[in-house]
This record gives sequence, C-alpha cells and structure tokens, in this order.
Amino acid sequence: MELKGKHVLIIGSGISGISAAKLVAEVGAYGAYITIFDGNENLDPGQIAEKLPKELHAQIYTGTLPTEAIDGTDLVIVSPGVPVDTEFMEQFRRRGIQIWGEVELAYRYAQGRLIAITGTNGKTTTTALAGHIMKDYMDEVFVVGNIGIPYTSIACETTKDSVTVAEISSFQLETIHAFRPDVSAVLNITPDHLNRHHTMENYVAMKEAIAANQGPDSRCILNYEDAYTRAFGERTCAEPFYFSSKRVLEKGIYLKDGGIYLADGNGPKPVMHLSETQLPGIHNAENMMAAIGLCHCMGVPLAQIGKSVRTFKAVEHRIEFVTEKKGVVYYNDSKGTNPDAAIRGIRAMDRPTVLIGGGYDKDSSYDEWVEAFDGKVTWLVLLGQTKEKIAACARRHGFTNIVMAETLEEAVHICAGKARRGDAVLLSPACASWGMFPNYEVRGNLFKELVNNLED
Ligand code: UMA
Repeated sequence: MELKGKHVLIIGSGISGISAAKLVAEVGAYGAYITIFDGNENLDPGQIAEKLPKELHAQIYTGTLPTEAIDGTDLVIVSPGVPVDTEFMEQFRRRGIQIWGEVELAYRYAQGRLIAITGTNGKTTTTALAGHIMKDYMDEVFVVGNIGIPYTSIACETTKDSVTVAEISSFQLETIHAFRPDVSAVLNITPDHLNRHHTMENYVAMKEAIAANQGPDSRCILNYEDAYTRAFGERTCAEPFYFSSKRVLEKGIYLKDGGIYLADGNGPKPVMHLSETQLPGIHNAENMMAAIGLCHCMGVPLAQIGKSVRTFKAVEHRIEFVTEKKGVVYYNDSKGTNPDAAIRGIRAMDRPTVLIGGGYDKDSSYDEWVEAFDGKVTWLVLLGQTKEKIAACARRHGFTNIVMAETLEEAVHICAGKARRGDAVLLSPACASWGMFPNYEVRGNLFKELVNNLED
C-alpha cells in the first residue's frame, strides 16, 4: 500500500505505536497523515509528541477518540497490547477500514529473509539464540519483536541480503495478513493469555497463524512432544520439521544421551553435547534444538551452529542467576509470566526454594504450578492482583507456608528472612507484571537491584 497521502491511525503509544508512527512517516515520505490514539486518559498527548520527530506532525488523542478522527481513516495500525475483538475496533471493521498489526506493517516494508518464532514459552531464548547463531554466520542480522524491539524499528534498515529473527507473540499474530516467514517455529502451546483470547482454541489458532502463509517450500519447526504442535504438523501448509527431547526422530532434531543430533535426509549428525552449553534444563535443550533447526533451514552449516550455541549465554530475566547472599542463591525469572513458564523455573532449581509469585490476573489456573512445588518450595511469598487467588489455590493443595507482601521490596526482605543457607530464592511469578510494573524487565531489574542491596 502506498502510504503517502493516506490517513493512518495508530492505536497504542507504547514502543510499538511510536515505532510504527516513525515507519509510516518514513515509508510515506512524510506525506502520510498520522493520528495516534492511546486509550489511557492519564497520558499527556504532549509527552507522546516528544517521542516523535517534529516533522511527523501527528495528531494525538488520549482517553477517547473523536468520531471525526475515525472518519476518513484509510488504515489502522494496532499495537500488540490492544485487543481487536472489541466494539471500539468493530467500528473500523464496519467502515471497511483495514486493520494491520505493527508486525504486519513492518513485514510489508521490510526486505530480506525472515525467521519467526512463537510458542508459549522459550520464545525469547530461542529468538536470542537463533539471532546469535545467525550473527556469527553473517553480517546483516536483526533480532526483533516481542523480545522488546519493535519489528517496525528496523524495517527500513533491512536489505535483500539481511535476515530478521523475530519473536512473535499470539497478540501480534492476531493482526497479521500477508506476514510470511521463510522459516517459522512453534515451540510449545500451554494455556496463557486466556483473558485476551478467551478460549484455548482461539489461542492455539493464533499461534498456528505464524505459518498460515507459508507453503510446502518452507519449513515450520515444531515440538514433537507437545500434543498441540505435533497435531499442527499434520495439517500445516508448511513442511513440518520436528524436534524432540524424548525420542530419536528419523527426520528432525533430537536429544539422545545428552547429545543433540540432526537428521535431515542422510543420517543423523551430532551437533553438540548439552554439557558444552551454558543453558540449564530440558526446556533449554528444546529451545536450542528449535534454534538449531531454524538456522539449519537458513543454510548455516552444522559445525558453525554448534560453535555458536556453545558460546551463547542465558537471556536476562529467564532463570537468571543474580548473586549469592549469606549462602542463599537468588534467581530472577521475572519472565516466568504464566504458570507453565514458572513451572520450568521451579524445575530448574536443585535445592529448597523460597518462591515469589503473583501479579496481574490473566485468568490463569494455578493448580499445576502449585503441584510443581513438589516439596521443593518451602515458602511462597505473594504479591499483586492475583495473590488471594493463588493463596486459595495453594491452600486447596495443602500448601500453607504463604506470606503476603505489598511490594517487591517487602517480598525480597521476607524471602531473605525465610531462606536458610543452601536454599534458593526464586522470583518466578507465574503472572504478568502489569498493574505493579510496566513490564517484566522493570520487575526483574528491581528484583536484582533489591537482591544486590541485601546484606552480605
Ligand atoms: N493501549 C491502548 N488500548 C488498549 C490497550 C493498550 O491504547 O486497549 C495502550 C496503552 O495505554 C499503552 C500502549 O497501548 O500506552 C501499550 O502498547 P502495548 O501494550 O502494545 O505495548 P508496547 O509498549 O508497544 O510493547 C509491545 C509488547 N507488549 C504487549 O504485547 C503487551 C511487548 O511485549 C513487545 O516487546 C513490544 O511491543 C515490541 O514488539 C511485552 C509482552 O508482555 C514484552 N508481551 C506479552 C508476553 O510476552 O507475554 C505478549
């Protein structure tokens, strides 16, 4: 679509909205009429304007959007956090106005090849690792998306020779149309974001949308041990290429006796041994296999892939070792924003653990998470909107060592008091940070700061 002269309405003024506005201005040769709307009435349009180049001349509204700003709109760009099944969004559909997600906008104006990764858990690690492997292999590599860097922010820098590695969330997949990765991955699917997608069916459909425009000439990397992704492999239009942490695959990538092997036509080839890597846990073995599969499909030689995986270090906020204080080790898993991710956090602990949980309510069920405490969690310190709900769930499961905290600072001090020498303290909340923090990074950084300030 030629954006010059078009009226483009951008919804959301977070990092995606601001970046989308800049891209629209650039590809529209500063001839597009840009309106930015943010539903948060407490935001000051003047402060939003300060984040934009002056020559953009955007019209900015917060709180409510006047009808006259809707009339004449040619295209709506939505930020990932904006649900699209609302009456507010319906008014655009009724008027026949196209709605693109920020990712779709970036895709339309980006060049080069694209690797796209989704899944409930492991996306960030897999994206960062695939990006690391690709960067070791070639020059022009961009790592973007839900990982925290809007895809639109680099779309104009991409060239026909570049590779973009994108972490894509189910929110972002709701509003794609032409988006077509050269190779994609769906790592796993477990219940998450059900307050946004309403049903598991909708959520699964969103995840599967990543491969919707792929054909049999391109691959989708899938987890053979996940019932949803294995079933998806049987009906996807892309060519499925599986990985498995539990069995030898005739074709695909698998784990056997701690070694990762890749079989793609002419017998299995060893890639590396887990003991050579710096990422603990089976979930990370799965992330590594997915990244290896993606980069193999991009033509990176296996020996080169193995070399890069060996030098990769864990992602910040994902079961990240912080420090040791008075014989207690502290781990930051602020990225454990849903029960399944948080279960992985607990599983990665090899000692009695004082756990900090709770946060924004995404309508999750906490039963499986509490079951995963499995005698390892000694105390549960709860925060945020979900604390009563989680406490009730824990008590139903017979877990009563619960302490409530008002702030993360209070929670850290409670943990320091409860943990004994040789224990771990783990921030792995099973909930999003929203309500108390703008995002999980801010929550994780504050946790690290508080922990580092504890007495030695
Ligand atoms: N807003 C509205 N109307 C709404 C909802 C939000 O106007 O109905 C406004 C808010 O007032 C706010 C702005 O939209 O000012 C925020 O937009 P956003 O929520 O889309 O957030 P961004 O800052 O643009 O960040 C988004 C992703 N956020 C979400 O999906 C919620 C970031 O993922 C992503 O890193 C970034 O784009 C770059 O691509 C974060 C996330 O939590 C990390 N993702 C979820 C997850 O990983 O579980 C999906």
